[in-house]
Amino acid sequence: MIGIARANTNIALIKYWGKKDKNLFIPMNSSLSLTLDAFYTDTKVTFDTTLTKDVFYLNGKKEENTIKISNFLNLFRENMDTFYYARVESYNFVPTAAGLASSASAFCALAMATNIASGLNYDLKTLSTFARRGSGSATRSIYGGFVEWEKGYDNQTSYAKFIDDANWDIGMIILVINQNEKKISSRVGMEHTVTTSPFYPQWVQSATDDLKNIKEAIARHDFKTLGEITEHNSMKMHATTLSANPPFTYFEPDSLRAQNIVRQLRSKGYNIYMTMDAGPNVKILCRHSDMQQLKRELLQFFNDNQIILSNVGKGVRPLTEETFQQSIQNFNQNIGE
Ligand code: 2P0
Repeated sequence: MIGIARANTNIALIKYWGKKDKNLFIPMNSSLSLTLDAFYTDTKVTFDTTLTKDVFYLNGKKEENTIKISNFLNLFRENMDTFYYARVESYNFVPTAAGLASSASAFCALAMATNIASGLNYDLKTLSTFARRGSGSATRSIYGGFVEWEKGYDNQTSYAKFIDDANWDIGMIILVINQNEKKISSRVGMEHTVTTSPFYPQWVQSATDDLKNIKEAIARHDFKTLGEITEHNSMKMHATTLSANPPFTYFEPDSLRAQNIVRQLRSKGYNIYMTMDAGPNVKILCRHSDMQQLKRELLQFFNDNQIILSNVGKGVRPLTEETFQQSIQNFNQNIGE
C-alpha cells in the first residue's frame, strides 16, 4: 500500500507542441528528449484505509487543492479492486531559481509511486501512458538518456520509447533568465497555437522530419547534426507562437541576449546549440567535457546562480524509505541555507 519513486525531468530536443486529444493527452507530433540528472522529484504514495479524502503535501506543506492529484490517482484506482484514499508526499528538487517546470518529473514520479502502492505493477511502457495523462512531457521521464514519445492514436499507442543512453559526452547547461511564473502556460499556449497559427500544419510536418533525422544522428553519435536539428526545431516551435492570432512569445529581452552569447561562443569554436521551452530560459546542449570551460565563459555574462550544469539523467526508479527520508533531510537543509 506504499510506493516511493524518483523521476528526473527532461528537456525536449524535438518539441511536443499541440494536442490532438486534450482529455487523453494525445499529441499532434511525436517528440524526443534528453533526461536531466540535475532536476528530479521524489514522491511517496500511501493508500490508507483511515483517510476520508486524498491528502497532498508538496515540499512538506499541505496543499488544499488536490483535484489534479485525485484525478490522476483515479486512473489507477479504476483498475484496483477496492477504492482507497491516498496520502501523497512529494519533494521537488528543481532549484527554485531554475524557473523550470516540474510537471514532467512530478507526474512521472507519482505514476511510479502509485503503480507500486496499488500493487498493479504495470511495465514501464504502460506506466508511461499513465504519466502522460498527468502531463504530456511526463511520458518521456520514464527512461534516461534520449527518449522518444511516440504520438500514437489512442491511450495504449501513445507511449515512451528508450532511444539511447546518451553516454557519449553529452551535457546540458541551463541559463536562468527569469524565474517568474510564465504568463501563458504551455497548455494554453499550445492550444492557442494549434487553433490560430496558419503555420501549425507546417510545424507538424517539419517536426516529423526532424524526429526522423535526429534519431539517425543519435544512432551515429553525430553531435553536430543532433545540435543543429535541436536548435532549428526549437526556433520553429517558437515561430508558431509569433504566427498565432493574437501573437505571443516566450522570448524575453534577456533570452535574445543569451541566444546571441551562444552564437558568439559557437563562433569561437564551441560545439553548442540552444533550445527553449514555454518560458524565457535558454538551455544549451553541449559536450560534457566542455561544461566547466563553458561555465567560465558564461560567467562573463551571467551570475553564478544563473548557470546550472547538468549531466544526463536516469529513468524513473523506486526509492527505499531510507533514501526518501535522507532526501527530505537534504531538502530541508537546502531550504535553511
Ligand atoms: C516539451 N513543452 O516537449 C514541450 C516544449 C513545452 C515546450 O511539454 O499540457 O507541461 O501538461 O501536456 O507537458 C510542456 O508542456 O503540457 C512541454 P501538458 P506540458 O517539453
